[in-house]
Amino acid sequence: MPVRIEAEPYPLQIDVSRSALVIIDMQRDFLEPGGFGAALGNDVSLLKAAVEPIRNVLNAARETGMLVIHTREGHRPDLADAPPLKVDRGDPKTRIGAPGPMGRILVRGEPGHDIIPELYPLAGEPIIDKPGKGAFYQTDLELMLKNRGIETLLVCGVTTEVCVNTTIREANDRGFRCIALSDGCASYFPDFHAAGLAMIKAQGGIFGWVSDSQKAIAAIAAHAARAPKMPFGIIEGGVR
Ligand code: TIU
Repeated sequence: MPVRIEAEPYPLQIDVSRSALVIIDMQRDFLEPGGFGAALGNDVSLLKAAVEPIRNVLNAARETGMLVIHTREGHRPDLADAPPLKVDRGDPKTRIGAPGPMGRILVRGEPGHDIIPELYPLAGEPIIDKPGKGAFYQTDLELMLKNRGIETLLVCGVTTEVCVNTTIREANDRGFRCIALSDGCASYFPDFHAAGLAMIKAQGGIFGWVSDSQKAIAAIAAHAARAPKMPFGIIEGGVR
């Protein structure tokens, strides 16, 4: 049964049982000193603001049994899936694959590639390892969402204008309703964060909506008040 979620450019009705919380790239490589974000010359402390809002929505989603998906940007240790043009940028000592304080930068299996402890996935929560900025490019995310009958994505993570925006654009073109959670997104550039959100909701919601963590939690709570906890597995009308 649909519930109302306050959002811009206008509130909408969503079916929480057909919605997923998608947490983009909350990895040590982007949020902690010595990783990929810092290697690009960024102040990584700016991304910390998103952690608590995401944590709060994550708790609400877990409580009601909503599908939670985590993504990680990174590459195979042999870098066979990393386009040379993506690797060959910046100082060779700090580029993708180079050794750093958290292991090889943006390489799967290294400590820096993993998700920060505050938002660590629970067993059963899918993790999408993606080689690009968008979470649909060369991953099985679309298949997973369609198999579970998902139609709405609550999207948060980092960075607003890069991987969050790219993923929302990809999702919108694939027919998913995307709602970015403003305080659950962050950027190394506050202006880009604001512009990244503004672009989503402009022109009547050209590729999605913008809401926030409290509004998402209110919608999830309204659903939970009506519906029993949703177990993973087969439900009436489809598979989740
Ligand atoms: N550099 C930057 O802003 N972002 C990325 O490289 N990846 C993600 O956004 N995850």
